[in-house]
Amino acid sequence: MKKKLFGNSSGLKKTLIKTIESLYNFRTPPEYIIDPELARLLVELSHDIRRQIGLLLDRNGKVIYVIVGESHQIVIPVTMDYMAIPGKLKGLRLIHTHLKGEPLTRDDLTDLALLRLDYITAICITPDGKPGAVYSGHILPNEDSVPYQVLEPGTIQQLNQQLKIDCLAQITALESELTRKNSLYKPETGTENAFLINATTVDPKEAWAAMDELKELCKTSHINVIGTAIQRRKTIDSKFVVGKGKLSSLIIQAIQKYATMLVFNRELSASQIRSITDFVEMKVIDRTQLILDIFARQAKSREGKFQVELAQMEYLLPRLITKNTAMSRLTGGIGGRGPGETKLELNRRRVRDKINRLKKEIVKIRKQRRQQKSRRKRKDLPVISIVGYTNAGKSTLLNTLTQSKIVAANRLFATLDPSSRRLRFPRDTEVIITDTVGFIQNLPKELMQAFHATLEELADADIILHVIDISNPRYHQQKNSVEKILKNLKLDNIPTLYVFNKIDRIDLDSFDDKWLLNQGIIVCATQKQTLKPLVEKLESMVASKKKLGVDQKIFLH
Ligand SMILES: Nc1nc2c(ncn2[C@@H]2O[C@H](COP(=O)(O)OP(=O)(O)OP(=O)(O)O)[C@@H](O)[C@H]2O)c(=O)[nH]1
Ligand SMILES: [Mg+2]
Repeated sequence: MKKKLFGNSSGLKKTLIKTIESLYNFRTPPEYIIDPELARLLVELSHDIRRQIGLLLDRNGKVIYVIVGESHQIVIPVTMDYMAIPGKLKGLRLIHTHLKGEPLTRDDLTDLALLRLDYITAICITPDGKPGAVYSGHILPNEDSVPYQVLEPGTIQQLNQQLKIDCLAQITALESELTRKNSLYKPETGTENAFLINATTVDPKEAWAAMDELKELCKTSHINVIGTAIQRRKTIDSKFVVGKGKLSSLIIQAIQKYATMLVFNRELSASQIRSITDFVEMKVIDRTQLILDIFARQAKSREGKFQVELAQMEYLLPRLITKNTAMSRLTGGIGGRGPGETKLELNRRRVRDKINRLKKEIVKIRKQRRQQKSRRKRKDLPVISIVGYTNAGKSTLLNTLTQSKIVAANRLFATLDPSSRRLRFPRDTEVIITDTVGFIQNLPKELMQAFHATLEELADADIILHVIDISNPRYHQQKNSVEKILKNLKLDNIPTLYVFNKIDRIDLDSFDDKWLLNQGIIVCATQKQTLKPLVEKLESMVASKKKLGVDQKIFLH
């Protein structure tokens, strides 16, 4: 294309470069949209080469970028020094030519809204190569209506003089309105305003349930959810997840609601991260990163911390894209946490080294733990392991059963490190009861790998207590997810007892799924008196195993 237009004539090319360079010398008075002489030159040049030409002007009227486009469009370059922040405009206005007399296009207005340009202006070209009608538009600060306003077309002179648009004053007024609005919505420092996107190929009902869970994950991570969108698709778009058009309209919605980040409910591939972050000047994270972030906050023990860091590095490694802004957004983490600025420059090899070092550390810690455990094992106490979906009430149950004070809280993944307590049954039998990390639907594979050893220890269990929060509307899916994970861990052959928890939060009489409740024991883990049937059942399970000698490994004497 280039070759054809400019031909091989180096003279013509030189003249062109010179003319483009001369555009940089103009300074438009700040109260004008564009200096008329500059507009004339821009139009002439564009007419000559039959391509759109665009200028990015800063607030002082200085040309900071000349963009030579195609005949029907121009692509605005990534202007790293002019990143729009919530409540502000970009500080740049775009003035470009339209060769066919067309008004502002959808793409123009999308660019205006997405990039938060101060102003967008299209100058049409008359057949004899002079400036014709001029179309201008700017952002509107209202979050519900259309995000921009398009002005009546006029000539350059009309716009600059007759209409007396003081461009700079208008931009400043608009921006102060945006700032005022933003201060109403501004999250506290360290938190973010997120817009959640779930693209689904399945039943929308499930998609809403998944969205509820994503909201809970955000809450746990101190992220304000300011909007959600679900899009049902035949296939997931390999570049933009939801398709470019849909993504732009969602981003505009998000910006209008003063979002500081987009959260996708599915794991984004390296190329999706790259396309999306190149497209939007906003932090972009996926569900896995959100879960990793929560794990990173909650990890207390050395092993836990190493495991989370290992998972973070495993997630990062295939997404390391050099020289791409995507990485800085990706590793910026939530509220500035995450692996951190210095680690941005980590190349693949350094990440791999780090992964190896972490793995070695984890093996070392694990060895020590194994030794401690074998001491405990020698006492031959049966082991009862509590498992279940995150927030089901596992730690609360352990605390109430054994009068302990393990952290139990109404947030996801309150427990990461396993802990064990002794429990003495009324008839004097003693067992070890353990609490461990909660499960979640589609547990990120990086975490599954990193926590594999912790989870593997569940294989030592003689009995598994599967705690189910019966008051959660998604208890059925949660139960299935846990069973799927247990199966993956090959733990589905260990005797398992369902414990239906939080019965104080439901009306048992009108509960639909009575059949299910009969398959286990109902409890309210916060009330000790409700645990009696559970304790009796456990005691009899342990006793019958003993009698039958089913499990030699427990009762070897
Ligand atoms: N109303 C009610 N709340 C409960 C009951 N059991 C637990 N909770 C509450 O549920 C929340 C989660 O309890 P945890 O014991 O931390 O849950 P967990 O299964 O250990 O969760 P993770 O460690 O995050 O996987 C806490 O706020 C508990 O107080 C119950 O029987 N009734
Ligand atoms: Mg817990």
